[in-house]
Amino acid sequence: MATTTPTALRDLDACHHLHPFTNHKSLRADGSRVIVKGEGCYLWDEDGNRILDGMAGLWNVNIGYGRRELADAAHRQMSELPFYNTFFKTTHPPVVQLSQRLAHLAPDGFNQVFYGSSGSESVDTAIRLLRHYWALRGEPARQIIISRRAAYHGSTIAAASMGGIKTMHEQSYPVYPGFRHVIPPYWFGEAEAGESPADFGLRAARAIEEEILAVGPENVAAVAAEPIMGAGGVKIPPPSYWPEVQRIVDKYGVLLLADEVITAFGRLGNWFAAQHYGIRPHLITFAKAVTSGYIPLSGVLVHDRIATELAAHDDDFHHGYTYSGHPVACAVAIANLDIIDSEGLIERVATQTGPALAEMLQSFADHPLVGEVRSRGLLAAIELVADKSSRRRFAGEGRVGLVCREHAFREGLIMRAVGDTMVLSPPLIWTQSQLHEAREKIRRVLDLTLADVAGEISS
Ligand code: PXG
Repeated sequence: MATTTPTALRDLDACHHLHPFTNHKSLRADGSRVIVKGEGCYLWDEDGNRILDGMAGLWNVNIGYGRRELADAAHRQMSELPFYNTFFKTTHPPVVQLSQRLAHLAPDGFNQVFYGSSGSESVDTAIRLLRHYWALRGEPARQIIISRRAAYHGSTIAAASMGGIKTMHEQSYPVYPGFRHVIPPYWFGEAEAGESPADFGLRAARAIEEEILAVGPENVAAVAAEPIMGAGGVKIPPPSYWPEVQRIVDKYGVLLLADEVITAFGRLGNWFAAQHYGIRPHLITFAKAVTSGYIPLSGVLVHDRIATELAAHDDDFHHGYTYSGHPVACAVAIANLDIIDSEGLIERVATQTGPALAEMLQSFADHPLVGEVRSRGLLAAIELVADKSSRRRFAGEGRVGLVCREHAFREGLIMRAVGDTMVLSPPLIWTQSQLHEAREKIRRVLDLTLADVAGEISS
C-alpha cells in the first residue's frame, strides 16, 4: 500500500483520484503536482522546491501551515470526545464555546450559529433558512433569491444555482429554481466607456432593484452576495455599491445574505467584511478560515430577527448534518481564533500588510500586460490585458492567465488565475519579507508572461 515515490504517487493519483474542477484529460496527460509539506507561508513539493503560497491554500489557511496549537487542540478533543451529535437536544463544550466566541466577534445582532462542514453546505443552509423564515412569517411566496452573475457560492446544486457561474449551470441544467442573477459590481470588466466607478457602482446596485421590481418584491426572499467576489475574480465593488444595495434591501424589506466564506476572519482587516463595509446582513455564511483549513467546518451566523422567529414557532426546522458542530472541528476553530486574536493578525492586515500589498500592486500598474491592479486587505487582483488603454482582453479567455500561473509556479509562487485575472489571497502572517519576495517574483512572472505573448500586445 505504502507507495511513496513521486512518480508512483502521480501515476496512482491519475488512476484513482478524480480531482475537483479539473480537465481530466489534461490531468491524465500532465500528471499532478505532489505537495508534501507546509510550514508558515511556504509549501514544498515532492522535488524539494519551496513555494511561497500567495493563496493561503484555497483562500483559507490564514494563520499559515504547521501550527502545533491546532494539532494539539484536535488531539485533546479527539481523546476526550471525538464525536457526538447536536441533534436531539444534545450539545458539547467546544460547540458552545465556539458559538459564544463567534457571536462575540460578529456584527451586532448575530447571536446564533448553525454549523456544517463546507461552505456549500452553509450556503444551502442559508437558502433553506431564508425561505423557512418567510414561510414562518406567513409570506411563503417570498422564494426568490437575487445573486450576481459570475459569483461562486459553492458546488452543491442549490449553492451552484445561487452562484452565477455559467459553465456550472450548463452542466447541471435545469438548475434549482428560484434564483436570479444580475450584473456583478465589476467596473473593470463591465463598465461602459467613460462610465466612472461611482456611476457604475450605482448602476450595478440598481440592477438589483430592477430585478426586485421585475419579479415583484412580495416574491423576493433575499439578496445574496459576497462583500467582495473572491473566486469570481476578486471583484471589488466601487465605494458607491454597498450603500446603495443596503438602501435597496431596506426599501423593499428583503433580507440580505452576506456570503463571507472568503472574506471572514481577517482577510479585509476586520473579523467580518460586513464590518468593513458597514452593511447589515441577516445571515452570514462562513467556512474556510474559521479553522484556517486545518479541518473542515462551516456555518451560518443567524441574526436575531431570524433566530427569534424560529424560536417563536413550535415546529422543527427540518435541516442539519451529521457533522453540524463537530467537536474536533470546533476545538480547532477555537485554537485558530485564539492565534488570529493573540497575534494581532487582523490589525496587521488593516494597518501594515494590507497597505503594503496595495503599494506593491501599484508598482505593477505600469507594466505593459497589466490593465488594472486592485486590493482590499490581503485580497488582490491583477488584470492581464492585450491593450492597456482600451482594457482589451487576449483572445481565448483564460489562456494567458494559465501561462502566467505556470510561470509563477516555476518561480516558486502560487497565484490563482481566474480567466486572465491573477488573484492573490496570502496568509495573514505574511511580513515585509514575504511581500518583498512576492514583489520580485511577480515582476519576473509578468515579464516572462509578456515575453510569451509579446506579439499579441498593443503598445
Ligand atoms: N461561498 C464562497 C464565497 C466560496 O468562495 C463556497 C461558498 C463554497 O465553499 P466549499 O467549502 O463548499 O468549497 C466558496 C468556495 C477557487 C475555489 O478555485 C474557491 C472556492 C472553493 C474551491 C475553489 O477559487 N470557494
